[in-house]
Amino acid sequence: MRIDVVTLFPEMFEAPLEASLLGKARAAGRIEVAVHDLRDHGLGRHRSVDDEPYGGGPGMVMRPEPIWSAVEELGTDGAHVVLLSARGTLLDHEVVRRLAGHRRLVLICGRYEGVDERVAEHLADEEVSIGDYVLAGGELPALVMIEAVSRLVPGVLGNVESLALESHSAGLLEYPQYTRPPEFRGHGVPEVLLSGDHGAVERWRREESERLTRQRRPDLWARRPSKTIDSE
Ligand code: JCE
Repeated sequence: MRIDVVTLFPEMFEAPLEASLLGKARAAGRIEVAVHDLRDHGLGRHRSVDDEPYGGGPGMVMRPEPIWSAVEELGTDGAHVVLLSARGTLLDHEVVRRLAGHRRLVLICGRYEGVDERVAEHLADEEVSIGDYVLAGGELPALVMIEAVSRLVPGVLGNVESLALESHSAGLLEYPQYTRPPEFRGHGVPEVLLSGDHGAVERWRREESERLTRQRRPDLWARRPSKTIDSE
């Protein structure tokens, strides 16, 4: 998988792409991420990338030419072009899985009040948002997307079991986890986890996952995959 990012703030990508899972996956050549400075495609002596909105209104809008130029230079052969935008399709695990199926992704990060609509309509294949809150631009959403997608690229996770375990509990929240010490500032660990009874541990974890999902995420609970099989 190759991911190209187009941004006015390439420095925002340095540490997150070098640390931890993403850093290792890149070092091992499992994923290739290249970050491109949109300013290199800016217009005129001031390398301008934005202008006032037609029709008036506050703030600035990103002009189409620099973005087009940057993406054209990369080439879109076999690439899926994604515009990070506050009014895109909500990123969930299903969207992540679909994105991970592409050989190449090109991520366009907007800033200011947004991007000229012609980019969304004629350059990007889709618009994606990471959630219903306002951010200053598409850089952090792009990083979120890169990390989520990369975990699904074969060999990146390192720990194959984690993915299998996740599919087993797909659509449910994670069960509570504990580690040593068995008592911490007066707070114990659920007895069953210390019992050595693996069947009982599994049942407890499933029940906790279901209880938490029902309580905190009725939306997930309503459309959990097992819903079509069992009845309650
Ligand atoms: C962005 C902005 C809304 C006007 C470019 C926000 C937010 N949850 C979110 N996912 N993606 C975003 C996002 C992505 C790109 C841009 N803004 C700020 N947001 C209305 C301006 C500008």
